[in-house]
Parts: sequence; structure tokens; C-alpha cells
Amino acid sequence: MAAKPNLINGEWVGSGESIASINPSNLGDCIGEFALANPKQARLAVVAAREALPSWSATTTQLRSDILMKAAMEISARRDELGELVSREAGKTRAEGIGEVVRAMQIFQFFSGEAVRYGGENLPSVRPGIGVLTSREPVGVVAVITPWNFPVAIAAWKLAPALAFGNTVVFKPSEETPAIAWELMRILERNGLPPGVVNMINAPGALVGPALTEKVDAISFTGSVCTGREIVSRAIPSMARIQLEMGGKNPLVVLDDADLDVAVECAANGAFFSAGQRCTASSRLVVMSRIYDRFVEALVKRMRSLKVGDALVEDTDIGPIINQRQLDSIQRSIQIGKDEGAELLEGGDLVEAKTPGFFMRPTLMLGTNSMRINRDEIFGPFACVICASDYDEALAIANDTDYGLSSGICTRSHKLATHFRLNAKSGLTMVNLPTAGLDYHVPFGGRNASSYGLGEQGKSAVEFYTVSKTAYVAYG
Ligand code: UN1
Repeated sequence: MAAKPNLINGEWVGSGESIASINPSNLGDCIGEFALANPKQARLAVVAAREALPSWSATTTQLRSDILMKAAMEISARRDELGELVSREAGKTRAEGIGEVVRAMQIFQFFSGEAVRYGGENLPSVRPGIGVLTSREPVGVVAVITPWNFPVAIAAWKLAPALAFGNTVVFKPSEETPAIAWELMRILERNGLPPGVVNMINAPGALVGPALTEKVDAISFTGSVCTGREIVSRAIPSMARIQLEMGGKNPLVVLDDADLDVAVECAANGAFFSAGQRCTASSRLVVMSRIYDRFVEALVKRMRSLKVGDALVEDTDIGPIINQRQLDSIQRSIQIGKDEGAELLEGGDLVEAKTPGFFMRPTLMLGTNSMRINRDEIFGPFACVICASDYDEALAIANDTDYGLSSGICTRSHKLATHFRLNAKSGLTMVNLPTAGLDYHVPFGGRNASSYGLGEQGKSAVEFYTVSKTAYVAYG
């Protein structure tokens, strides 16, 4: 099958080599071959974005708004087909795949509106006869680097604001999910995006990373802490603006007065849905001793009800792990946990399905917060229960982490929920809700090793994708 090309300066360009996109639910199913971009092509993509910048940034906000809205409408019309592609390529269940496509559509709609709403302020100067006007201009050429776990939603929440506010883009999707990225490019092209405004290159970061970080004005990245660190060190000499969204080790605190059903559902959803492959997943369940036995029993029962298998099969709850490397890494973490003295309460084993794929059962361990399984992000259907004797101890455990993306509490106490909301050291805090699952119109970002630079989405997006100007004007 012919490899699907990269998009550079409005042209679909091939290369000698290609990468295959394989369905993690069925390794015999190849979704397509995709041309592997080389560093020279990555540099050409940056040049194309640079050349397209003056005319794109000078377009009317109405034109940008219209293109984003038309893209949203096409995504909406094709939601089932694109949702199925997300399931097939990223291993999400069909419902999760369609849900993600709907979310991408909503993000394009939202930023279609933001394109005509953003602006500045008009203030009197503190000096006589002078006015002060603040305004926003595009930050410039943006490198957008996205992961495989939300292959269309994360691409949408970086691309849509970049375009809405007049920037041009070089887009590097994950090598695991080139097919959905390719569809997104076709949608933008078909709905009127001029050549060079978004360029897409498929290649591993190790190959094109330097080309992508040298001559751009901003970099928006979602992925691992390790790659994030490398991007920071590369971006500092060029002084590019950076926005990094990385891992999490998110706690869900369950107090003794919690509604047990709510707590179990929050834990099951947060820890195991999307096979736990979310940076917002609940991987540390900090449970008060008085509710511990009842909570674990109910959670294990719920885990046993979850059907693991082919993401495209209608009644599947938990799809596969993305690839062998990731599956091995999760299995290694379980072994590390056992070696450290953690108890395996449920799951952990591989699952045989009708098709060959990377299936494993949701896993629950019991351990302490100092264990490595509670320090390092595992990125799989894995959670560890940590016992706490009272609320203060639970809060201290929740905050004892190198990360700081999301956190949650299940309680009926308004007082303790409020205290937790004010004192949890994380960018997101959920009360009686799973730690994962975000709205698209409000800021998203974490602290410490979870995030670096300005946040994403909602009002944060305009901060990142624009630079501000303050003009002083003498009247008369
Ligand atoms: C969600 O919880 O709905 O990569 C989104 C991730 C995050 C997005 C989580 N950046 O998992």
C-alpha cells in the first residue's frame, strides 16, 4: 500500500521510508503506511510555516473563525467514522473514540468563537493627555507535538487556538497515531486553510526534534517528562516560548463519609477507563482506614465487571495498551511493586482475546506512598491503594509527589471538600468526580513535573498563542 505523505507548504510529500500504523487490538490489522519525514523535510516545514506567517496573521478574524467552524462541522458530520478510526488506531473503546472526536469538534467550535472575541484593553494613562492600549499579536511559528493517547482532542486543543490567533504551525503527531492526524490535516485543507499554515511531519522526535525546536517561536508539547526536559534544554538557546504538559501521579482521596458508589465509580473511571492511559488518571487511591475494606471489596467487584478486549467490540470497557513496549513497562512496574512489598489485590495479568493485541486486566495493588509504584507514572490500567488514618494524613499523602496535575476527593463533607480544593497542590482538583475528564473551555495545566510554561485551553490558550503589546498614545 502506498505510504500516505507528509504535508509541507500545501504539498503532500513522500519519502523513501515509511512507518506502519497498527491496530493495538488486532496486530494483524494495518491501518496504513505513512511516509517518514526526514530532518531536511522538518526544516522545510518550518520554513514553509515562516513564509506563510505574514499573510495568515494578516487575515481577518472572520476568515479564521469560518475555517475553524467549517472544520468543526466536517468533524461533526464524520464523528462515527473518525471515532472508529481513533478506536482502531489508539485502542480506545468506540464510545471513548467517538467522545474524543466530539470533544475535538467542540474545541474547534469554541476557538472559532474565540477568534473574533480576543482583544486588549483601553486604559487611561497615569499621565495627562495619554492613552494606553493593550493588544495581542500572534506568537509566530509554533511547533505542535502531540501524544497518541488523545490523538485528535489534544491536536485540536493546540491547533485550533494556534490558528484562531493567527499563528502558523508545524505539527508532529505521535508515530503511533498518524492516520487520525492525517485525516485532521485533510479536513483543515478541505475547509480552506491556505498552504503552509499547518504543515505536518510524521517522524520520531529523536529524528526531527532538533529541526522542530531550533527556529520556531513557540513549542507546545504533550508527552513524557523526559522528552519535555529535552525540549526545554533545546528551546532555551533559541528562547522559544514553551508549553509542556507531561505526566501525573494523581491521587484520589476517599474519606470515610464518602458515598461508596460515587467513590468506587470515580476510582474505576479515573484509574482504568482509557486503559489508564491518561495523564489525569487516578493512580494513587488514598483511602481512609474506616472505609478501606468496604471500598476495596466494592472496587474489586467493579473491576471484575469491566470487560477487557478489542476496542471496537461494542461491550468492551477497557481497550488495549498502545504497544508492546508500554505493556512491558506496566508489567515491570507491577513486578517492582511486588519486589517492594506491595500486595497485588486484583488483576495484573494479560488477557487473551479473539485477536492478538496488548490486553491486560485492570490492576489494583496495596502499598505505601514511598514505593516506586506510587512515585513514577505507570500510564496503564493500574492503581495502588494507600491507607490513611485521617484527613490530614490523606491530604499530606496526596500532596507528597513530584507531579501536580490532577487530584480528587470523595466526601460528603462540604468543609473537608473545600479544604482539599484549597490545599491540594495540583493544577486540577475534582470533588466527587474522577481525576480525569476535562471541559474544553477552561484552563488546563498542572504544577511541578506535570507542566511547564503557560497552561492550555480556555483563557490560557490566548496567553500562550499570542504576545501582548502595550501602546502609549499622546492625544492631541
Ligand atoms: C482528560 O483527562 O480528559 O495526555 C484529558 C493526557 C492529558 C489530557 C487528559 N493531557 O492524558
